[in-house]
Amino acid sequence: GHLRGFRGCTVWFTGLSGAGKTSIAFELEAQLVSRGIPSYGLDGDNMRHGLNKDLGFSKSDREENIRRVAEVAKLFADAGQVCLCSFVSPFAEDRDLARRIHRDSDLPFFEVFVDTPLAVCEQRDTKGLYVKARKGAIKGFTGIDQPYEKPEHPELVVKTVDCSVQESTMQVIEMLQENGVI
Ligand code: GGZ
Repeated sequence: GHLRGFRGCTVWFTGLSGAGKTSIAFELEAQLVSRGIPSYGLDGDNMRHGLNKDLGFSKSDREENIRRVAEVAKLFADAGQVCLCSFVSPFAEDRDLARRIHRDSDLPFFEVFVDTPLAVCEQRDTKGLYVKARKGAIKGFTGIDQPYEKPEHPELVVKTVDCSVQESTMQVIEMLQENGVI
């Protein structure tokens, strides 16, 4: 709220590859920064090429990926940023760990399920990864031959079908307003 000023927090986007997590986070980051609210996005592109470049996509490597991301996000949030994390994060126990890491430091954590059906993600196939996964050229691809565990109690569910990136982003902004973050 405006009385105590905004406070750092983490918005955690989870969903299939191609669901639209990074597109929404990118738009949200731009909108927050234009309102003077410091925000920073973490995703596979900036985490898996640096800090987490030793990790692959096995269940245990994903767990370690999410654990390290959550620790980094916690630091950003503690420094007063709205940290936007866009990771497939397919396993509920890993997302729960990310939540716990924030809760233990009294930092708000909002799980946003970017709920785009597999068929739609596969149709989009923006990076051609689903075709490769179907051919067996990529093993352990989420939704194809590894599971995606849907969140049971996310703070927000965003459906991207028949919804623009701007509209989805507005839903997240409203959630942050309702929770007094901004
Ligand atoms: C899922 C994979 C895989 C496998 C490479 N499974 O659409 P993208 O390309 O940019 O997003 C996916 C990204 C997933 O990395 P995360 O760090 O988000 O995963 S996790 O949270 O599960 O640790 C996809 C690409 O990397 N990619 N191989 N096997 N996605």
